[in-house]
This record gives sequence, C-alpha cells and structure tokens, in this order.
Amino acid sequence: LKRVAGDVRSMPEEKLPWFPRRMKDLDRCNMLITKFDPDLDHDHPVSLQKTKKNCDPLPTVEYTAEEISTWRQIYQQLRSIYPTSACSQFLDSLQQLEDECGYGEARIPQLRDVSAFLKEKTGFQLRPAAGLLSARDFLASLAFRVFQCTQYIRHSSSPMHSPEPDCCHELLGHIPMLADKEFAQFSQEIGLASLGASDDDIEKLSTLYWFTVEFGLCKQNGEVKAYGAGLLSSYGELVYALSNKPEHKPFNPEETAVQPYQDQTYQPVYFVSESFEEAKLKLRKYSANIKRPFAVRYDPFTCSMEVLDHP
Ligand code: NLE
Ligand code: FE2
Repeated sequence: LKRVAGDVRSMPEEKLPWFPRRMKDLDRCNMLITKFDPDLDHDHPVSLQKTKKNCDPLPTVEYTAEEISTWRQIYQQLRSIYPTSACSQFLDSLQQLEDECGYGEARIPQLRDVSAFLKEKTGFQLRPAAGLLSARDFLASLAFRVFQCTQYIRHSSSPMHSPEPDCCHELLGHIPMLADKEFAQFSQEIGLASLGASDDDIEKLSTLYWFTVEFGLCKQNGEVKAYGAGLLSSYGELVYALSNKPEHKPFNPEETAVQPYQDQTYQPVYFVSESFEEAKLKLRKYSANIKRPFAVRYDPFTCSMEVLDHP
C-alpha cells in the first residue's frame, strides 16, 4: 500500500511518531519487547532497573566460570569456520579486535572496552539494553551511531544457536561488522530512514534490517559469505545458511522488506548482495521513497538530528 505525498503533508504535526533529536533523547528509547514464553518465570520479567541509566558508563560485568566456558566453546567453534564463511570485512575487524581489544577465547570482552574501540574505528558507541527493544527504538539509536547491546550470555545448554540476542551475538556477530566504515554507514542509514516513519514503514525497515544486518549474505570473489550478525554468532545457522538447504535470493529491498521471517529457528531464505556498496545504494534508493513530510540529517559535531523541510 503506497501513500501519496499529499496525504502525508496534510498529516497534522502531532500525529507524527516521536523520535529522538538529540543524543540524550536516546534515554527514552528503551522500550522492551516482552515475548510470551511459557517456560519463563513470569513473576520475574526482565527489569529495566537491571540496566543502569543510559547516560552512565557501560557497567562492567563479572561473568561466572560456567559463562566463560560457554563463551570459550562458542569462540573456538566459530573461529574455526570464520575463515571460510565470513566476509573479508568481518575477518579484518575480528583480527583487530583480537590484537587491540582483548578478543579471544579466554575471556568475555567488556562492552566498555569494545565501545571505545568502535568509537575510534567508525564512531559507533554501545549502550546497554536489558533485552529486545521495540524496532522503532532500536532503529532510532542506529541513526545516532549508537548500538544497543545485551550483556547477559545464553544458557550453556544451547551454545550453537540462541533465538534471542546475548553478548556472544553482540560481540561476535555485530561488533566486528560495526567496526567497518562502509557497514557502519549502511547501519546508520537504516536508522535515519526510520525516524518518524509510519508503523508500516518501521515494520518494513526492521525486516530489511533482519535480512541484511542480522542474516545477510554477500558475494566475494565468486563465493557466498556471511555478513549478518545472527549468522556470525550461531555456528549451527552459519553452516546451514551457506549450505544448499535454504533458498538464496538476490537482495532487493522492495521484496526483502515484505519477506516473512523466522525468529525462533533458522531462516528458510537468505538474501545475497553483490557487495556492501550495492546493498547501500539499493537501500538508499528504497529509503528515498519512504514518504515523510521532512528530511533528517545527522550533525556529528552536536550529535543531533537536523530536521529539514522537504524541498
Ligand atoms: N541466532 C543468533 C545466535 O545464536 O547468536 C542470535 C540472533 C539474534 C537476533
Ligand atoms: Fe542482533
């Protein structure tokens, strides 16, 4: 369903969804999604208080011996298949993280150190999140080059796949990619496109995010490699995604944006980009067609959004 520009222009200002304009407004972008899980103890919902206020520095977490052993197992297993499965940008960044930021199987890196590393590479910084955020809040943060991260680790009984994000997913899947300049730009652009967008457009952008940033594949030297964080943090799905079992389709934002997705088990279909450059250009074209009565531009000096009238 396409809305014509006229409809939107006549939309009263107060009907526009709120969005953050300054970095400190991100303190309000922490709406958690609580999914119904019959196995979970409902007397203990994930509490926001567990995560310190966002303006505080990233808290240091003491992981238990069992948690570190889960991390070690995941690290070893994934590290062994990265050279043949991960895209070159990921491999380059992971090497730097190992050399400069304490990555390795011995310990779980702290978000504070990783955030400082990223800030120098691409200007991205991390914030702690208590769990899954609403798509609108999560995407809005990306517009400011802020990435909201979980800090807890998955249960030791299922190291090779977790349906939900955990620190292994953030640290192994997302961080190396966010340290790449072009990918950082791609991620921020999805965020910028989401600011003040309709619920329908947010749904489409988060589906695009899902099939690119989380589960994207790309071609490199004639081979298909993974760049999606959900793949790079799951040994099971990484092997599966690159096998001939799932369907591979060319990345095409209009089609990808409406593809139904799976958030409990492996995806039946993955989208393959020719390169990041191609994915970025296609996404930019797609975003330019999202109807909003204004345009936004991020000012990195003041860390704020300039909201401009459409020409
Ligand atoms: N399936 C991923 C993993 O096991 O690390 C997490 C995906 C979060 C969207
Ligand atoms: Fe993720």
